[in-house]
Amino acid sequence: TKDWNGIDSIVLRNPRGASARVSLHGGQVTSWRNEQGEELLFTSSKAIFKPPKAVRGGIPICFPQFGNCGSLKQHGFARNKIWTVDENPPPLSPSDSHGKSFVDLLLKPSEEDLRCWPHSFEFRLRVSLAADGSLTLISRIRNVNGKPFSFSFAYNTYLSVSDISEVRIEGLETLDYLDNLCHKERFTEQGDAITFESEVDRVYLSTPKVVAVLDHERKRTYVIRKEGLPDVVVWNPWEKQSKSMADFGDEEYKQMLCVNGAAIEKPVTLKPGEEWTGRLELSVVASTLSSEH
Ligand code: TA6
Repeated sequence: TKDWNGIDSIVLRNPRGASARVSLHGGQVTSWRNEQGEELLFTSSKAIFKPPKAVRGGIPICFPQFGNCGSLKQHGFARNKIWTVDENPPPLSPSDSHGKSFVDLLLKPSEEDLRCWPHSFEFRLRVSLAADGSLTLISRIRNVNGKPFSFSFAYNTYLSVSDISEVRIEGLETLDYLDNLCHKERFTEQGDAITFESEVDRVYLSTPKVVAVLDHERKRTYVIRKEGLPDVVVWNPWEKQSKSMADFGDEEYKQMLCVNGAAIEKPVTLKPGEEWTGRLELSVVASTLSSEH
């Protein structure tokens, strides 16, 4: 189907009526709905639909650089590029395709990309929606035949929440994190679940494969399962930052939380012919007060 600006996007559906939508602009998932049609990802009501800028919401892909810790612009260029549909996707394990509706997107460097990042990479992104409504993103990044290169990576996942003050994250307790609000200084998380009373912008290190985001008011838990993504970025801009973003409503920090599967602290290095896989699976479970996942 056509997107907001005539750029194609692909809509995936499952037999129970859940859906996901991914745009060829940036390979960005822009919607993920459950079988009741509820939107599970946040997109700002003030999002600017003007390529090459990434839309504020959904799941922008940060590659080959997360943040502004390198020579490229913030979060690299993959989210600003037009991807293509890979018509003959490589075979995947049955668990990764069985009973799923999926699409494979492909990004290769343009001449312009090679000028600012001279590496011959091939980036295949598989977006799939399972029969139970869970959404899986699998990134396969390969060094085709150039000299070794390194990159950092994140699925910048904007989760929709009912009220940020009623949200907590479980699974990151006692871990170290780099605090982007304090010159990336390293701290250690206290023992409890993470809750939110002010701006948070942290990279949690050496995180477990499963992280849970509990939305107390909606009695809903997002379960994030990941492989190849050792770090988790947690970001809420809160009031002051919200006001500084033109494509973000002043009060919208209350309805969103970024919890990003990432590889940041230790960038990934690929020798010629080597391939890296970063897998993220998002699912939603109804949660009572305590969290069982
Ligand atoms: O998700 C963490 C973060 O690096 C924040 O510091 C904030 O900059 C956010 O990404 C959004 O970045 P963007 O370039 O999309 O405005």
